[in-house]
Parts: sequence; structure tokens; C-alpha cells
Amino acid sequence: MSSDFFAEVRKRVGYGGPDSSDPLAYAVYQPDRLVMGKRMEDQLRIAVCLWHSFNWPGSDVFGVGTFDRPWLAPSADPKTAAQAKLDAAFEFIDKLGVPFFAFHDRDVAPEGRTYAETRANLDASVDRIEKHMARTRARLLWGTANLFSHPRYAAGAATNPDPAVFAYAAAQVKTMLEVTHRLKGANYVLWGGREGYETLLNTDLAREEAQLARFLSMVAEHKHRIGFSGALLIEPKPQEPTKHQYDYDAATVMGFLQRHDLASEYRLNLEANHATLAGHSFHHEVASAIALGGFGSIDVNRGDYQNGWDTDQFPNSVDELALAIHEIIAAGGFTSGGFNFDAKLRRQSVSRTDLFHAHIAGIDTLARALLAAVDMVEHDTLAAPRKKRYADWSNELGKAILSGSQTLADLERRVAAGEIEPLPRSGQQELLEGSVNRRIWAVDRSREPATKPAR
Ligand code: XUL
Ligand code: CO
Repeated sequence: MSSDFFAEVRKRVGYGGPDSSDPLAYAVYQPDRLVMGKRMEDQLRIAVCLWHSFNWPGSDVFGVGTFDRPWLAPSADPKTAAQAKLDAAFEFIDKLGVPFFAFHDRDVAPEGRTYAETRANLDASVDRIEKHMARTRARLLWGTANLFSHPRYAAGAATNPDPAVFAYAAAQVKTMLEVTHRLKGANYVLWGGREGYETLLNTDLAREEAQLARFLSMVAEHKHRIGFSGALLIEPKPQEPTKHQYDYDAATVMGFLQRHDLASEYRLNLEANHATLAGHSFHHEVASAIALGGFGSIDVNRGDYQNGWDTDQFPNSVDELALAIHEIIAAGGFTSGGFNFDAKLRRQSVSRTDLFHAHIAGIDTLARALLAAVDMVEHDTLAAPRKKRYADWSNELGKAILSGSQTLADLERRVAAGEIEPLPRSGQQELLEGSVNRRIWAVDRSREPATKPAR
């Protein structure tokens, strides 16, 4: 079971500090460092994803795979290949020293010729994953079913015009929900990759919405039936692979859940590049999910400002992440969720060690952003001015309006009597942008932890 695939990385990646010249050491990430009363590891809850990092060969629409992933070779025996892939993945997670991983059923076990064969492939891989979890300290952040790669799902899974496809997807999700339960997963994710349409000419929107709602109700019902205590999460994405996807963004999904009385059963798994594809900032999606009571977990990555597709690059902007993390920790931090690296290497990053460089840089970016966010919370950088901005809603007029005791006519009377006369007020955007930057720069300057490491 033990593997030496990443032989160049001889030991677990440790903390080297901001001045370290070792690219295989963290400059900022210190799992045991106490940050707002929690270990940094428990604030960030970082996960490695098994799809981009171990089940994708580096192919794109114009070319075949470029990566050194022997288990993906077409000539490889599927069983031995699945084992080699898992062994390398857990070697990686262990050497990287992060607490979590996430996977789809199809990342770890190929489909067989029959449903029974598919099931047996999956069970064998899950047995091996369980052994690796016992051997290392890796835990499952979330499991999910791939309802988008196989040709049967070309027209969607739950929203397919053919109920037989709905049934097949139901069987697959039931199985993966049970696998996630068995592996003590903290969450179960549903990304509706093909729950949408290519053309409205052949699509019955109302019918497909009802089908999706039925499917999600069945999933929630099964979760309770088996006693799975993790959270059910829906991952919004506006398009790609289909032209339009129903789970467009955080607000759309929350509206859907409320329409179908499912809001108490599901929360959101937000992905940074999905936010930008929807024409939002990642900060917007996080803030919306929190405001609507649906925040769950994060797929962390970034897009490219010069193109419009899902490039899934590793995150590298402290400035952007600090604002999103500030929302999260100001709202109390993660409960079941975490930061899953749903990010992929560039196609030219063909060395095995590139996977380490990508994750180390991404994790340090998250850690630095976390410190800046905590600094903003501790200095009341945004909370205090926000509170002040809305302060009048706690006064007589604001309270009267919100309590419902005032009608339009009452308000018109008071305005006409000259009792109410609003004056322009500054939104102070530039002041706040400067204040945020000062906190980010202050954290950059401070080499010493504000709070000492736990041990
Ligand atoms: C696709 C995507 C998926 C989901 C899981 O864009 O993000 O990998 O996270 O199915
Ligand atoms: Co994702």
C-alpha cells in the first residue's frame, strides 16, 4: 500500500517560515498556530481533490494528456491502476500534511460492463481508501457521484427527459452517499454538471425543475434513513459543460431550495471560478451564501481574467481571498466545510513535484489570507463601519418601518410635514479599500505570529 511515487519529496512538508528558500516548505501555513482560538489547520480544513490531481491526465479539447500518471495509461489493468492511483494519492496527502481529501465515485473506480461490476470496483477501492485513512491521518471532507461523464448523462441526470436515467443516477447517488457515510465524510456534494440545457427548443423548464426537486428530496430522505450526519451541499455553476445550468449561483440555488421546501436540508459548496463564470466575484458568492443562510464549504481555485472558461487554477491572490475568508470567519468560520483544492495544474506542469508546488503555494496563499482576515476582524476594519452605516435602523424611524407599523401613507405624511429630510452620506468606499489594504500590508510586515503557536 505504501508508495514512493513522489520520491523527490522525501519527507512531510513542514513550516520553513517566510524567509525559507526551500520550495518544499510552507512559508506561512503552520497547522498548529492558534488563529482566533482555533488551530490554523482547523480554521482552513484543507482538502486535496482526487479528480484533477490524480484522475486527469492533463488533456484538453485540442490534445491528449501530458502528465506522468502511469495508472491512467489505456494499457493499464483497471484494478492495478486503481490501486496505484490511490496509493500515490494518499502518499501525496500524507506528505503534504493536510487533513482532508474529496472524491467522486468514478475518480477511484471505473465503470464496469454491468452495474454489479461497477459496484464491485467501487467497493474494492473504498476498502483500500479505508485502509489508507487508518494508516495516515487523512479524513474525507466530502464524497460525490459523477453524474456527468458517462454518455447516459448527456441530457442530464435528474433533469433527463428519460426517467430511466433519473433512476440510474439515483442508484449511483444512493451508493456514494452510503460510501461517504461509511468513510465518515463531513459532507456530501451534488454538482449538477449537466442539470441544465443546451437549447430551450427541446427543453421543458418546469418539468425539469420538478424532477430536480424530487431527486434532491429523495437524497435528503435517504441521508436521514441511513443516519448520515454530514451536510448535504449543492455546488452552483452557471454553465460548462452545458450552455445553461440550473444551479446558476448561490442566490438561484437558495431560491430553488426555498421554493421546494428543501432549504433546511441543503447548504452550498461555493467554487471561486464558478462565481466568476456567473459574473460575480468570489467574495460576492460567499457573502450571498452567508446572508441567505446557506454557506457550507469552498472549492478553492481561480479563473483567468482574460478568458471566460473554468481554468481551475490554483489560487494565488491574498487580496481576493482575504475578503472572502473575512466573511467566513466573521460569520463564525467553517462547521462541516473546508477549503477543497478543486484546482488543476497547467498542462505544461509535467513534473511529479509540480503537484506539490501548486498545493504549497495555494495553501500559503490561504494561510496568509486567513491571517489578514483575522487581523481585519480583530481591528473591526469592516464590521464597525458597516454597523455605523446602518445604525439609524435601530432608531425610532427604522424600527417603526421594519416592525410593519408604518404604511406608505404614514411615511408620506411625515415627509410632507418636514419631519423627515434625508441628507447625503458618504459610502466611504475608498477609505474602506485603503483600510483593508493596510491590514493586508500589516500582516505582510509582521513575521511574528500575533498569537503564538500552540506547540
Ligand atoms: C466542476 C466541479 C466539480 C465539482 C464536483 O466544475 O467543480 O469538480 O466540484 O463534481
Ligand atoms: Co468544484
